[in-house]
Amino acid sequence: MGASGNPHAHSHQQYIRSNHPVSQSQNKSQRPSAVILGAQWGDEGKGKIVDVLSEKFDIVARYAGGHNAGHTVIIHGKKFVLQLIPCGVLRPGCKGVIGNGVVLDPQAFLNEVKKLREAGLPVDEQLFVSNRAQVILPYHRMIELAAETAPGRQTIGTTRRGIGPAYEDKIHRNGLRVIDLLNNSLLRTHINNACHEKNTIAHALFGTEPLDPRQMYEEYARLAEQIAPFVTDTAYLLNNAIDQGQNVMFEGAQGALLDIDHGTYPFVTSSSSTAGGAVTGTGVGPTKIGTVIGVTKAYVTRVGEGPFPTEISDASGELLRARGQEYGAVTGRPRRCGWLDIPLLRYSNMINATEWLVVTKMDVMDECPEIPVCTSYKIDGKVTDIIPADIRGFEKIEPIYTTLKGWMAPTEGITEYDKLPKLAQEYLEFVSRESGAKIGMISTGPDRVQTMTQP
Ligand code: 2SA
Ligand code: MG
Repeated sequence: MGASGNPHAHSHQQYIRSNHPVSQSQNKSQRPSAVILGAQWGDEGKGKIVDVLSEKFDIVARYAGGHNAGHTVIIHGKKFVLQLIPCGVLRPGCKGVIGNGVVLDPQAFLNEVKKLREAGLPVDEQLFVSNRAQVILPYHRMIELAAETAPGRQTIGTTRRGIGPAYEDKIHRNGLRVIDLLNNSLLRTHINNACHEKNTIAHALFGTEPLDPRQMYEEYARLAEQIAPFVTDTAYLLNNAIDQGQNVMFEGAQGALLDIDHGTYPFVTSSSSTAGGAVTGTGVGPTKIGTVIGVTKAYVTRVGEGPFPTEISDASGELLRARGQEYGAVTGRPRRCGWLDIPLLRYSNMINATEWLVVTKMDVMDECPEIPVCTSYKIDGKVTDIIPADIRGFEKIEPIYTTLKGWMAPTEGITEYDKLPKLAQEYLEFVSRESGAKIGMISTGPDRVQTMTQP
């Protein structure tokens, strides 16, 4: 189906403004704040893109998720994997903020801080943690592990970091926030009560051994002391900065299709990974956020369970996994691979109001002689591009493919659009036209420098 046959392609054009997100002509103060998020199921290469773009921003703020994210950044051949801390801190002078929408595991946070300090990065001056962020405690991991492995329970294929149970406690108004972590007597009471409750539940349901609240209190009181210097009211920090003309990049974690509301529920994460999450997860209102940038791979991957209409089961999938090194950055799990799914990309562009797309991992497809792209679905015999709301609907999808010719030439490291093989350019133009968003940037390798902006 071409652009003319696609009613969505046209309507999306209205969202596209002329302020290119990465154009060189703008200085920082003219550049709007931006949400940058994954347009698929995570692992689109956001980490690298956030790192590249952070040069243009004063602050990078995480708004959702926790240390289940795995943002890999390679700077001059040296690899950094950040799970919780926003990638912005890798740039001198760029502040990093962990917003209230994040669930913070104190141990994981301090381990990452240590790694960054050892690498000589000024985290102590540049990093801020919201006093309203929720804390992940050991019983969250205990409950999640038990639930994921219990016979008869739906396995989600989580990262087993306690993310879901921590958000459960938050929504249940039973969570511990960072500000309360810093108050010893509150912390002791909270841990005592919570351990009593969680130990009882976990033992009754899953036969789990109880956790010791006293030991937990002592450990977390110590961790709290080390976290205290980073803690502040980040809603004031961010709003004041924006009011003074600074710009903020809101760094998404996971991807739009893992969003608790809009994703492939129940095979989702437990937070709002879409653009709306940037608002609730930081305390910055929507009128202060200028633009939304979606990051998509040139194909699709997914880790964990759940629907995946364009998943490849033959050797092409293996080729993408091997060439793209498609293994989870946090858990090392092999990622499922598939062809680009335009209906899902269009859906992501809609729910996020994405203005710009960044296409990553172009080079991974250098050896594909043919590239099928799913342009619509057949469901119950009808052609549609509406995304089903439930898993039963997903199971009925028969993807309809348009097969493009592969470029069969190396693109790794190319930094000028004009130097891309003609067929690679055609692929990108096809994706832009079909998904209804402009492509602002293309990545042809993991390093900072292997990036180009499209003219
Ligand atoms: P969770 O742990 O409750 O958030 O898991 C729920 C689902 O969300 C998926 N999920 C992810 N998918 C892709 N990348 C993620 N981050 C890591 C990475 C994952 C890894 O960047 O590679 O290392 O395995 C991420 N985090 C959560 C998860 O697979 C479940 O489907
Ligand atoms: Mg990742």
